[in-house]
Amino acid sequence: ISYKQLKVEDNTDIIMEGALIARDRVGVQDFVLLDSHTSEAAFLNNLRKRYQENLIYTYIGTLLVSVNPYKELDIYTVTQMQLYRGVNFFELPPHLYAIADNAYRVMCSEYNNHFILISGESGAGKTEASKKILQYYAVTCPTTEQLQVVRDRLLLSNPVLEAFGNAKTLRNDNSSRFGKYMDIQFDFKGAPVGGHILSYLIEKSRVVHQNHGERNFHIFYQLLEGGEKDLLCWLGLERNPQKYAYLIQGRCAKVFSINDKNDWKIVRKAFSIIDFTEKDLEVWKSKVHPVDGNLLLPILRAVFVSLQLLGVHLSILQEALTHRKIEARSEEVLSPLNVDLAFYARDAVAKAIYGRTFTWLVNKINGSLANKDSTRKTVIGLLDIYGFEVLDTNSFEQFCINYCNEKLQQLLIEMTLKAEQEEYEMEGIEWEPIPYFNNKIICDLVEQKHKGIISILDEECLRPGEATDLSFLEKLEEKVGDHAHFVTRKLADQKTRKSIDWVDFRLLHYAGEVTYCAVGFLEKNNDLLYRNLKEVLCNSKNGIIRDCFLLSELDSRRRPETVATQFKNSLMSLIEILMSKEPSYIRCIKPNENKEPGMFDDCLIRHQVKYLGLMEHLRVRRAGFAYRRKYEHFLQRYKSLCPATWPHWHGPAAEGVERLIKHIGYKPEEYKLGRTKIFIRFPKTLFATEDAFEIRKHMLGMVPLEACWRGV
Ligand code: AD9
Ligand code: MG
Repeated sequence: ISYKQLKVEDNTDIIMEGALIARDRVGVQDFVLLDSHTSEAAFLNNLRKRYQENLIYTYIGTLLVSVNPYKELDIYTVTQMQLYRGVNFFELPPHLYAIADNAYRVMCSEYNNHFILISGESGAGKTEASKKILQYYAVTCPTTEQLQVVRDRLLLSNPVLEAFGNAKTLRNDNSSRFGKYMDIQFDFKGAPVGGHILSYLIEKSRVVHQNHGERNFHIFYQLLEGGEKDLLCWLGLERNPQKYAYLIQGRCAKVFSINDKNDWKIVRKAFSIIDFTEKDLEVWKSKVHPVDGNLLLPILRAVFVSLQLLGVHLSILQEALTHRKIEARSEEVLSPLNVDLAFYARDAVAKAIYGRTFTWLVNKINGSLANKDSTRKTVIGLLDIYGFEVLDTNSFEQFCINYCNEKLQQLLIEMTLKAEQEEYEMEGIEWEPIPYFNNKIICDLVEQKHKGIISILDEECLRPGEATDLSFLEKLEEKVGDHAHFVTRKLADQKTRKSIDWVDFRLLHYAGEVTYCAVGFLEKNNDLLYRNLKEVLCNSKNGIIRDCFLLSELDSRRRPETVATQFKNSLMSLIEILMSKEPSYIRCIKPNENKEPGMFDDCLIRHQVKYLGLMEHLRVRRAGFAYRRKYEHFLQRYKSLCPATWPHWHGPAAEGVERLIKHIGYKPEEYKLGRTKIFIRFPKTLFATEDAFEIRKHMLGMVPLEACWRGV
């Protein structure tokens, strides 16, 4: 049902039969319009009806709820994009494009910065949504021939980062294993002129270990399947992934839904467009000489190739992989490693190289997206981060991912539920407070200084040799055992009827209960590389490796920050970045656990609706006001609609606004006047004003009407 039809229903008693039937079948496109009651059952019912009609998007006011269709829908065509361009929010069926376009239009007219936060659990559709929004901007924003390159680079940064940063997991065949925040920069004409990407904590443990049914990062399989013969030869690689222990621990090198060969082609093309110089691409080639496989045993061959690729000498690497350098009374002593420790050292090198090369890659992409001209730009930031995740065995990585999701939920609460209600209070608008669950208590449990889980973990990491994962668990019991969201082992059985294994601890997250296995927490948080291995890499002949392992690191005696603390700090600065911008939200829902189209699992969806706080959001929205604006800004924009305020109003802005809305005929139930702002209850009131303004602008000869409607 289009907005226009609904307007007819709302404004008069004439209810079009067709519209009613349609509404019965496809539900309402904004939950705010649901009949009187706002029960969870009605909410789910509406979502289900729409999903079954392939209508995967529904609004709650200006927030978009999206349910993963798990099939290709024809709603992402260029024609569709053009349709949404410059059109007011509720005039077309809900869509990602409407959210993207709205942020863009407000950015252009108010010259401010925005972000679009896309959240939801693993497999819910966040990455797909963020890619579609980027495509929308690439297609619909004005551009020049010169800017085409920027546009292509912005688009092609995705396949590269996905190749290196995504992997098949049990939850999602293309799961993001890093967090990504991308700013798209626009010039004063609204043309995309540059970009910048921040990446967050890549799950590098995947390089050396994958759970059953999961894969290593896509790039490895792409390279083996699609890599040119010459390249593989130079790299000393064989096509068969079964030859590589790092690639087959999950026993699923081949994935039905993934075409590695084709994806390799896309990545290769992207490399050349993203300004990777031939030097970067050929870096291996220049150092490596083909190895004659017939002459060497496979194991020696692998060592030989690795040496050449890493640009180091055999004896040095061999020593570093089998010995540890210990400093004793200003003397350096080499102590041999046993087999397990040598494996550990090898894995540590692999993880360190991958993790740092990934950062190098992001920097490289940023270099190619950078806009060097210093004129002021506005930005729209897209946040697509790994979703909340519960696996059979949850480790340090899931702990970080789920903590990150807590932080984003907290941001959303702060910026919507809490902020909204506080604003009414501040503005003196009468308001019945709506209760909601504030997950700040869980964020505090994890991140509070001295008392939180990260601090406790860091403290244990400072006691090498003494502390173990088990002593960390004991400390947790001792220090946060009585926290409402920490399930203590002593009470676990009574509380949740599920006992906790002696190596586990359990947290009650906003999105559900997760049991973490503490094994490996200390080691992963410390993330240490033996000093002699670091020395080897710092002295590599390979330029990229040297860029990643700076010699200056060797001189520094300062203990590097732990992984969890670094992550915590980077999330805090992300939140700060976001808080300074205007938000739009997309909440993604995963319809079933089987990645199956058309299957609407009521129980699973109800759970997500609950923890995403969608009902609370709806209640606040229904009781509240869709739109608010400072008197000065409102008057400045619409003053031409009233003879008393046009062209100048000399009194207080609040009085000017009062005169203005009286003149254009706002009804008392449509608005409220606060201390500094006007609050408008329904979007349609504002849209009517906006339409009148566009026509008025045209009459005043400011802009051609066609251009007004297209939002140019
Ligand atoms: V994770 O937290 O990174 O593990 P995401 O990012 O939320 O997760 P993703 O966007 O990767 O999930 O979606 C998972 C899969 O669902 C995709 O690979 C598609 O096969 C499918 N999907 C998601 N959104 C759409 C869509 N709008 N249309 C069609 C979709 N398929
Ligand atoms: Mg993703």
